[in-house]
Amino acid sequence: MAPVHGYWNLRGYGQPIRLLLAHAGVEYEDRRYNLKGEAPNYDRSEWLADKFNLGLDFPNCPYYIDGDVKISQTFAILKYLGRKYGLAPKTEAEHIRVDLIEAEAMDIRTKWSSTCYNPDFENLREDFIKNFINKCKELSAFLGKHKYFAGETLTYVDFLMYELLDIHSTLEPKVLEGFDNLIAFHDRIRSLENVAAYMKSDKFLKWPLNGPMAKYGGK
Ligand SMILES: N[C@@H](CCC(=O)N[C@@H](CS)C(=O)NCC(=O)O)C(=O)O
Repeated sequence: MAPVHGYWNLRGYGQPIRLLLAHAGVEYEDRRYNLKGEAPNYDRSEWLADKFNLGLDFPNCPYYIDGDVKISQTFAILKYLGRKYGLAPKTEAEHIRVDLIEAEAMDIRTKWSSTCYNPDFENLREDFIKNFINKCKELSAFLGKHKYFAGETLTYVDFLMYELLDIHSTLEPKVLEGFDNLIAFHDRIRSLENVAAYMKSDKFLKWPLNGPMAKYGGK
């Protein structure tokens, strides 16, 4: 049976997993759950019908089922796929870089969500963008002349970082201005042969970035 990736019908935490799977050429089912109804009483029943019946130790989405492997937690999934498809760090130096980027990605994602889902989003927007540009300075210096965040090896964190750069650029196209190596990195990932083909296909989910209750990116 083909592996199953399960997540909401939006980009969110699921998208880096989808991009990695596209790059690795995996045939899988992208099971997408819809939130129904209207704010504030969204109906999660489509997901809840599956949530406790999938054999997951920690029922959550995203999840990934690959034969006997049944896992949730974005990073557990990305690391599993990284090992399985040759997208894991190899040397100690690569491990350190990947661990750092993984943790930075988690911090960036947390700030994205807490801002985009905040009822006061419009007032937070300007500072949020400024702070992200400061983070881009650090990311750009860290990436330097390397092709990928681990160095010269493509790893699972590149799909995480690609997605974060992409969604922030969607919110504010200027965020990457002046960071030529981040722009080149963003182009490099979306130009990977299978990723580029995926993005052109009707399997690719371009929108929404967030859930419908978000003040930005949800509708
Ligand atoms: N730490 C988890 C967080 C997952 C999470 O918060 N999932 C949200 C969507 S982004 C959800 O709706 N989970 C379903 C649930 O809690 O029932 C991960 O990284 O995968």
